[in-house]
Amino acid sequence: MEHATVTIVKPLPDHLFRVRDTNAEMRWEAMSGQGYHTPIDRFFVRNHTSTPIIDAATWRLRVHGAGVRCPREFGYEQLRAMPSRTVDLAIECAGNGRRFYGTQQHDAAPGTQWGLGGIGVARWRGVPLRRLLEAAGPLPGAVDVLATGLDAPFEEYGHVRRPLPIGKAMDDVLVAYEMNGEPLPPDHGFPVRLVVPGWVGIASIKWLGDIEVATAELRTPWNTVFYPDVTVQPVKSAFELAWNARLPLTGPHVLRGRSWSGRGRIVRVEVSVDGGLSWREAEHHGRHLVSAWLPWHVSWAPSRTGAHVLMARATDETGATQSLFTPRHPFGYNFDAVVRHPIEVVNG
Ligand SMILES: Nc1nc2c(c(=O)[nH]1)N[C@H]1C(S)=C(S)[C@@H](COP(=O)(O)O)O[C@H]1N2
Ligand SMILES: [Mo]
Repeated sequence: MEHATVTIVKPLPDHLFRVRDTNAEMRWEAMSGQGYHTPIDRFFVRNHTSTPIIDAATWRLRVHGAGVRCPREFGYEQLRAMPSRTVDLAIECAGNGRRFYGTQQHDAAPGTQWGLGGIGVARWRGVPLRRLLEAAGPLPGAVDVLATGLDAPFEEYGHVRRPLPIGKAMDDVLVAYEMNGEPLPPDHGFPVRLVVPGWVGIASIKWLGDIEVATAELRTPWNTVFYPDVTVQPVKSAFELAWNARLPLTGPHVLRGRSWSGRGRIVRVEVSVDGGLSWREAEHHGRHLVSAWLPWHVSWAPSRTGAHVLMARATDETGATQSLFTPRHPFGYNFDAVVRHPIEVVNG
């Protein structure tokens, strides 16, 4: 075992995850052969402390604050009985790709050294946050909606909590109690969590216990000390291959991957198999949803053995595209450069 204390409940087998402190990064080869969604057994986990075990029978969600007319409390069964929405959405850690600031750009950023496996796409079912806020009678002066988690306080900073502007909270945020058709697993926020489409993972507060509607902008450690000035996630791409994967010379191979952007749909993906000298467009069929990802593939017959560098570059519907370099970020967020993925072509 790579980790000393159990902070994550589900098994973290080495072929699916790389454990990084209190977090578990998905290995991208674990998406190979999978469908559109990331199965729960391989969905990344980002915990500030530990996964709490919460009793849904006694659990309550409070909606209160100066920004509502009548504070409300909801129980688990009560939420499940409300009209629900089901949506396919990505959750991605703001630090996803941070490692490449160091390995590709020679300017390492502090923090968990995520490769590209700090993302997953699931089918979430729950109640729109808007419905809960409406039930509490939001006042015209409501500005920020502060969601607080029930997990143990993080260092001296208190419970994990981050305000959302009222506009986003009333727009497309889900209070989710189901993931891929199952009750939310403990590590992913049981009994309920927020899912905030397109935004940094920290917005999607797990183990929700309290929602405060404030009439002024709120400051918490999670929008000042940690994750300041980050909201929408940029464009990224990943191959469904191990780092340093070995591929036999006998091809052709189908190289598969996925691209995503918090800003909107991916419209184009280009792949290079020669370290960026030449590019060709990847094929993609089927579903691509806003705030999820686009699966794609190219066929490739390698002509020689040895080391190769694979690259994928996506463009989203806003025109945002991946360049070869991402400007330095002090906390290592917003990495969106093309990743140089090394592989080895071997005889056989
Ligand atoms: N209460 C609580 N919510 C939380 C966190 C946490 O540690 N505690 N981590 C956040 C971060 S930084 C991310 S990236 C996502 C990760 O969600 P996942 O563990 O379900 O993949 O949850 C967010 N919500
Ligand atoms: Mo995160």
